[in-house]
Amino acid sequence: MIGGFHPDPSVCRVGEDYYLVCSSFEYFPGVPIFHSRDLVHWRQIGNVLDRPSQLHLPPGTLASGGIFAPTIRHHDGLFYMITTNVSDDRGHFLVTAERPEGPWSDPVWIDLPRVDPSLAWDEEGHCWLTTSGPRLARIDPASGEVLEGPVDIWPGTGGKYPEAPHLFQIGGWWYLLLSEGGTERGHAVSIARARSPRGPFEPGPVNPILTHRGTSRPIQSTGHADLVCAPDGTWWMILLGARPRGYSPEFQVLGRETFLVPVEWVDGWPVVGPVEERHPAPAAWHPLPPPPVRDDFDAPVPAPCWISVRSRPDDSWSLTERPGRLTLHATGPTLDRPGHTFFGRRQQHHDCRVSARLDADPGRAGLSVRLDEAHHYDLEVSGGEASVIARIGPLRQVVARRPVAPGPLTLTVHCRTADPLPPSVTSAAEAGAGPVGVGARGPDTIAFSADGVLLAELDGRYLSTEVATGFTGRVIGMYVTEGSAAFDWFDYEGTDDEPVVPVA
Ligand code: 6LW
Repeated sequence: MIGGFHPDPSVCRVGEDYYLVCSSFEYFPGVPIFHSRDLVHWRQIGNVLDRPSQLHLPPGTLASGGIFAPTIRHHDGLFYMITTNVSDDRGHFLVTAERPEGPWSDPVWIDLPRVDPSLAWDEEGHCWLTTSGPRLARIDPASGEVLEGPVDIWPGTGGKYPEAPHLFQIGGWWYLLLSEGGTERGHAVSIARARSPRGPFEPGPVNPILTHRGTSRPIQSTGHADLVCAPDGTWWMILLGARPRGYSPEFQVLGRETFLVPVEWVDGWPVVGPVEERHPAPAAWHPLPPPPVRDDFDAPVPAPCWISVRSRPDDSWSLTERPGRLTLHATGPTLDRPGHTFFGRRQQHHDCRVSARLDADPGRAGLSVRLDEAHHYDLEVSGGEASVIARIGPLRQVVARRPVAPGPLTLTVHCRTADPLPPSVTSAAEAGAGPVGVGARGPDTIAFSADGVLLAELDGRYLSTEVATGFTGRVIGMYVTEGSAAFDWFDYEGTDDEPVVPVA
């Protein structure tokens, strides 16, 4: 599993190594890329789109605009990543690299509509591009020229938004893996096959082949899948899922996450699921040490997990100005707060503790838990005061304020899942539980403290997809909105006791 806002996963294998990419929407750098030896333990090795010539997100880029679902493939010694920048009207683009760590090329644009582009090659070397719809075209991947199509192919079984199509040539058949039903709770994965990429496609005997809709499973919204074959011949599906929490209608705060599930082939068709939080371990399992809790900012470049909103101008940050510290300057672009510079990372656990050491005399700076521009809680320091500010839609409220001593400060954000909820209002009343508190109905609470002194604890539901809308998830990070601020270190510690370890 790759926890937190890591949706629309796509995977490829080269020898013993797997590589996986995800969507990144309005964040820069874009398209995080991960490496694994066992499909269970993943380490981020970079971001495919890490310079402005590859990723331009104009200042007006809205939350959940920008980079939609990518596909990664390896063909003839070259890695290909193809995606869509929906905030740019040039269609889809692909970039290539000899090594997955990069450097990746500048974009080759493909002037076709829709989203979710994917690539497959046939024996004659033809390059087939599929998009949502689903539609098929033949392209020249070197120039981006469309050579044939686009034409509609198998439309799925009738669910809304037939999307995320991937073509696979397996055993004389071309399989079309397709998601439908929308990326929300109705999400499902279906399959069809044909003797040629052009079709005609025959639907599988049982569709969808995977869905969690209408079940009480902890992982919901399962879909947007990709397939990969391990060196031992076993097949695996990676896909997105979400883990909504709290009272009805339940709130997802981490966004759509990446999960793994084994695939069996029965009479020429894939059989898959359900998706478990506890990972199945493929035959060869290569555990990785847990990622370090602390970033000391001693490295010359930011770790790949750090993301900024839309762009990261060179004059907005420095790791060398004050060695061993991340210095932020209020020069970054934003929609609602001019000069807002943000360096954050995805919240990957429902329970987690985040701390950062802020040097003395910052401008206006702090820690932000952010779903998007209009939904964030900030722990902010300025003029000898620490305050907690809640921005929920059009409302902005300072909810706590207290003086702080001069000198460096440790700012802490603690996300905690709420106590187990009563199964229904009736049974809560019967149990004499009294009124169900605000915190008990949300998915979590978020506590803010400065040098260990609690300032406020807020209901986490307002920083959820169900409130804010969109395709992303929570990101927690450092920011400055006036002047400059230096951060000595940043800790992220996931404290979930959830069973996300593999089962052999
Ligand atoms: C993506 C679509 C989807 O383009 O969500 O879950 C959209 N699937 O395939 C945005 O991530």
